[in-house]
Amino acid sequence: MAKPKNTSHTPAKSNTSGRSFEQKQTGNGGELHQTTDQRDLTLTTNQGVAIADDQNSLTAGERGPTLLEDFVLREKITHFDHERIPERIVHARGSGAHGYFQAYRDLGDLTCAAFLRDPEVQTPVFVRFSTVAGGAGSVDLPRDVRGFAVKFYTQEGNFDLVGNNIPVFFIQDAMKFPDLVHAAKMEPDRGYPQAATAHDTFWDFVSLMPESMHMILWAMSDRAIPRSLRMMEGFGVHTFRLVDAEGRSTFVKFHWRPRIGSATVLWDEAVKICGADPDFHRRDLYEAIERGDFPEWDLSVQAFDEATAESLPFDVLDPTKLIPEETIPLRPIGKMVLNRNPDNFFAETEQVAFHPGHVVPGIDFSDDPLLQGRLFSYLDTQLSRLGGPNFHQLPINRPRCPMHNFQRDAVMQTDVPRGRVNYEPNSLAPESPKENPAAGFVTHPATQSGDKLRVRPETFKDHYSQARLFYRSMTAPEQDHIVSAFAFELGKVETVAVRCRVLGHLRHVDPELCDRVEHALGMEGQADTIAPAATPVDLDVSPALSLLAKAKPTLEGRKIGVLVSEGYDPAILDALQTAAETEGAALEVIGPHVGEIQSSIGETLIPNHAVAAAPSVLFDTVVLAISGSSVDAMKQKAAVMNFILDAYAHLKIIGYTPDAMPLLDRAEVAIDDGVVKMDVRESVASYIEAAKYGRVWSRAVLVQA
Ligand code: HDE
Repeated sequence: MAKPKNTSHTPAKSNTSGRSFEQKQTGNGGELHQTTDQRDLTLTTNQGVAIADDQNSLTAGERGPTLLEDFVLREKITHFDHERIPERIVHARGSGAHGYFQAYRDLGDLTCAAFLRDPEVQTPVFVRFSTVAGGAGSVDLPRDVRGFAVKFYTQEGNFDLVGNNIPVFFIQDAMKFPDLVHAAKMEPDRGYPQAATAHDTFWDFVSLMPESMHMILWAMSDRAIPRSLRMMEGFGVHTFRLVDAEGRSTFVKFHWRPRIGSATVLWDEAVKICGADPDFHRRDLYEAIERGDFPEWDLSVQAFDEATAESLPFDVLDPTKLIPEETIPLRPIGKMVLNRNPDNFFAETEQVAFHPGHVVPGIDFSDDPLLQGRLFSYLDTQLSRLGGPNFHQLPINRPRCPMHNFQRDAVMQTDVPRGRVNYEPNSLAPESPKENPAAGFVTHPATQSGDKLRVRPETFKDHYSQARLFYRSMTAPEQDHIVSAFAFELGKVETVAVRCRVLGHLRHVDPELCDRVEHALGMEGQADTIAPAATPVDLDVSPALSLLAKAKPTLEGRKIGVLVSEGYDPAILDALQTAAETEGAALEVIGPHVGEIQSSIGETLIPNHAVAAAPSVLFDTVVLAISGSSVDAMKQKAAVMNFILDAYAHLKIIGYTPDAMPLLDRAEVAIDDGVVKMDVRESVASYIEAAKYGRVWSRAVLVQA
C-alpha cells in the first residue's frame, strides 16, 4: 500500500494522555493523515493488521478503479453496512443509565430475595426509559406512554422490572398486543404518523376495545408528556408475587416515585420542544447525571393477601385496573439512584435485553393473562433483535453473579467452555454445575384447575368505572388538559364514525367530559350510544392519582434559563447562581448570541446558548436580566419576544429586571404572581420562592383559549 506523500507536515504533538502522535500530515490530495509510530496506538483491521492509510482506498492508478482485493476497505465498509440491528418493535426510542438499588430494611416478612433483605447491599442496576410507538430516531416528547425498565444485577441473578409510567395497560389479554401495536404505530400504507396516536387506526382500534378506556384516560393526561424522565413515576402494572423463605406468597404491585417530585409539560410546550430539542429527555438525563444531580426514586409495594384480593371490587389479575393507594397504601422498600451514564449508547442502551421472566427466588408471577403472554414474548424478541440465544453474554446483560450451565454454541458464542462434559447428570466431571434445591428458584405452587378454554373472565368486564375514577381524581387544570388532548387527537381522526364511537365511550366515563370534548370538536350530541358490558359505578376519588394535587413546591432538578444582554447586572446573575445551587437547580445563561458579552461593570461572560437556539420551552422558569442600554435591540429580535410570549403562555414564573419592562409591555404580559420584579439582589429570593411553584394556573384563563 502506498505511503502518503507528505506535502506539508507539522511536528509531533502530545495528546491528552501525554502520548505523542503526528498531528498533521497532508497527503497527495490535500487530505489529513494523523499518524503514530507506537504500536499500541496503531489503527488496525479487525484481524489486528496495522493500517498504513485510513484515508484512501486501493486503486489501479491514481485516478483508476478501486480494487476488489482491498481487504481494509471491504472489512471497514462491511462492518459499517451491518451497524444497525433491528430496532425494538415497541419502545424503540430509549435512554439509559447505570446506578444502584438499596433496600431500606429487611423485607424478610414478604420475600426471601436477597437484594431486598440486606439494607447494606447496593445492587447495581441499569435502567432504560422509552417511548412506545415511535422509531429509534423519533422525538422524545410525543404524547405516549413511557417505558420504565430496570435490570437489577442481584447476587442471585438478574431481576428485570419491566414497567411503564402508567399503572394500567390498554388491553387485558396478550392476544391483542400485536393488534394494539399495529394500530398505534404509523399506518402501513402511508408510513405516517411517526410516534403519534393521533390518527385513525389507533382510535379505530381502541374505540372497538372498551377495556382500553381507562388507559386512554391516562394517555390523554399530562402523564404522557413528562417534563423529564427523572420526574416520572413508574409502575410494574401487573400483580406480582413476593414469596418468603417459608414459601408464603403475598401479592404486590410495584411503584417507583421520583424523589424530586413529578412534573409534566403543557401540550404546546411538548410540540415546541420536539422541534427545539428532539432529544430533550435524553439530554436532560445525561446532563443531570454528568453534573452530579443523580436522579433518585423510592421503590414501594402495595402488598395484599389473597383474601384482600378477593375483597376488592376489581380483579387483581386485570391489568386495566389499579388499586387506589387510599385502599392499599404504598410501603417504601428501597431507593434507586442513577449515577453513571452509559459509556456507549449502542453497547448498553441499545443492546440491553429486558424480560419480565427474569426473576430471582422470592419474586414470582400472577396469572394476569397479559403478564403470562409477556413471559413468552421478551425472550423471543431478543432472538431476532440480538441475533441468537447468546445475548446474555453481552456485557450489559451478563449477570454479575456466577453463572454456569451446559447450554453451548450458537451464533456469537463468546465464551470458551472447557472440558469434555457438556451434559448432566454426569460422572466424568465432579466439579461441573449441579442442581441446588436449597438456593434454586422454586415456583410458588399456586393451585390450578379448570377446563382449557378461551374466555375472558367475567370479573374483567367493568371497563369504565376506573376511567371515571381517574378523571374525577384530577384537579381542574389536569381535567382541562385531558379535554384538550382528546380534542387534539380526535381532531386528527378523519373518519367521523370513529370519533362518534370514542365519544360514546366517554359518555360512560363521565358525561361532563363527553360534553366538553364534543363541544371542543364542534360535535355536540354526536356520541354513539354504546351498551356497556357492566354499568359503570361511582368510586371514591383517589387524590394520589393527581400529580398536581400532590406536587410540592421545589426547584430541585429543575432548570432556570436567564436571558442576559450586553450591560446586564452581574449582581443579579451571581445571586441567581447562588440561589440555584442552594435549591439544587441548574442555571443556564442565554445571550443574544453565543459570543462574549460584557456586564455593566465590564466583566465578560460566555452564554451557554444563543436565544435563537434556546427557546424558553427548554426551561422550567426564566429570568429576563436585560439592561436598559440593550432593551431596544432585544425588542427587535423575534427569538427574544417568542421567548417571553411562550414563557408567559406556558404559565411559567418569569423574573425580570426593571430595565426589561419594555419587553414585557411589548409582549402584553400582565403582571401577576408569577411575573416577579428583581430590582435588588434580595428580590431574587422572592422570584425563587415563586418559581418553586412551576406554573401560575390562574393565568390560564387569560392565555389559553
Ligand atoms: Fe412490552 N415488549 N409487551 N410491555 N415492554 C417489549 O421487548 C410485549 C407490556 C415494556 O427498554 C418488547 O425487548 C407484549 C406491558 C417496556 O428494552 C416486546 C405485551 C408493559 C419495554 C414486548 C407487552 C410493557 C417493552 C419489544 C403484552 C408495562 C421496553 C422489545 C402481552 C408493564 C424494554 C423488547 C426496554 C418491550 C412485548 C405489554 C413494558 C416485543 C407481548 C403491559 C418498558 O417483547
